[in-house]
Amino acid sequence: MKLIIAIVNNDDSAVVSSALTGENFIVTKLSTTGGFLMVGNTTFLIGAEDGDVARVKEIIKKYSQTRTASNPSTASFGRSLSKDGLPSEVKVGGATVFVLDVNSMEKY
Ligand code: 2BA
Repeated sequence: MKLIIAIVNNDDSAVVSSALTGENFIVTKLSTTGGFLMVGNTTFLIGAEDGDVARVKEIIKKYSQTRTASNPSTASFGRSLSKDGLPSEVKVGGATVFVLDVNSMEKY
């Protein structure tokens, strides 16, 4: 079994969620914030059988769009304490996906 952690743009999260649950995958959605732009995004936790991982990734990829974000927030100043050196535009997404091995999963 794998745990898929997928960070998705908030604007895509509803459709990603519907597509996954529509194929009977069980998902947990967390409200998260990107550390660079300091803008809300959605992190999905999906426990899936090894053989389902490719399908889950396919669905996430299909519904996660790439966007351009301009003017990184002043919260990004933590990197250098000034806007100097920060890109004026960054490409965000589609999705960032991690796949982790699961030692065990139990439900009580
Ligand atoms: P943020 O951290 O807000 O990053 C938004 C976008 O800004 C990133 O898009 C990337 O294009 C750019 N960016 C991030 N850190 C940067 C830096 N130090 N210098 C210059 N540009 C930077 P994505 O790579 O598509 O990431 C979208 C969101 O996914 C991120 O939001 C973060 O919440 C998450 N993420 C991406 N890679 C991650 C990783 N390796 N570990 C944990 N979270 C990650």
